[in-house]
Amino acid sequence: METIFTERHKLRNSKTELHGGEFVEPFERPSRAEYIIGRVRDVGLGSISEPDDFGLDPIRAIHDKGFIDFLQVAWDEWQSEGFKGEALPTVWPARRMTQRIPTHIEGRLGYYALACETTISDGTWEASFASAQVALTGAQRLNDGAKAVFSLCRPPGHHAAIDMYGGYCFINNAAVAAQHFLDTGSKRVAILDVDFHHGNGTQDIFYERDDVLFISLHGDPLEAFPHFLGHADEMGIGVGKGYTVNYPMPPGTDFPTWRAALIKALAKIAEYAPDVLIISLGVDTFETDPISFFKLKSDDFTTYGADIGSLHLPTLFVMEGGYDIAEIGVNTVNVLQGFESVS
Ligand code: OKP
Ligand code: ZN
Repeated sequence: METIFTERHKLRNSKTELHGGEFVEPFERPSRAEYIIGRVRDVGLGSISEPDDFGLDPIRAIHDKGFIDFLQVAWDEWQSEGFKGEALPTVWPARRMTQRIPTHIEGRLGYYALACETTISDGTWEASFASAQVALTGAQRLNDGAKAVFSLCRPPGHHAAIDMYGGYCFINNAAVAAQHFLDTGSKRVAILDVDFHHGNGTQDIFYERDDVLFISLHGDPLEAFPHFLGHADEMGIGVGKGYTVNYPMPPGTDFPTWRAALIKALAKIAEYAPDVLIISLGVDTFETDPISFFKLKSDDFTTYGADIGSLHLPTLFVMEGGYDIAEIGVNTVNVLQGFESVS
């Protein structure tokens, strides 16, 4: 399997994350991608290629124009204010307040943020843009006939909504890739999100559409980030009704329980018969992930990769989360090798 990767991910190197009331070194850090690409090389998964440049248009096809403009200037405007730290919001358009977009950077950060653990820092836009190009290049490889591709995206994307960033995500890479497929001949795309966290951004983007089936397995939002989306009764609206499917699961969920939900999800995908399948691949379901509460073991990733492979669909793997740095490479590549073992 070919991997698409660029060193430009390192441009996202934030110094701070707000966690437990303290500023800590971010869990979403450059070494994550280094461990993953290292494992790809060690096992000889396949060739590793630089992304092509598809420009801004495919990003604008998913995200709000004002939001994209904001991401590009936020760090510069924040710096012009003379602030010492990285950019983060301190105020939101909360219940019964207006949704008018402020002019001051402090107000615009609150308007476009869905969470405040994630700072905007020098290079954040450039890395996010490159990450989207990694996803787009993977999609184009499938269009050109590849059976499966690994887009080693960083920063991740599945929390980024039409006009909101947060949860370490700025541009929704999986959604941008899905739209690219639809704009280049696909009629139906399925996105299966196996990251520990609910893919609220992806759900938001496709909630009223029937050309993208979105299915997510995740920690119950009553207990886990993003807390305000991902319940089982969210199923889409309008023509999109039935094309969003959520499997929230409680703390301590082990592989047999998780896999039972996966098997249901795969049956729904088979029934939908998409032209392509996108996997939002987060390996923070691992038993020792520092910010998650599922109990998968390393071999389980191989097993479920094979389960996904048994669908025999053209498949684009888009990297999302996973924070047990030491094992992130093994667990990620286990999924890809499991997938390949049945193809
Ligand atoms: C991104 B992805 C920790 C709370 C969680 C954000 C988690 C974002 C996960 N203090 N904060 O889905 O892996
Ligand atoms: Zn996650």
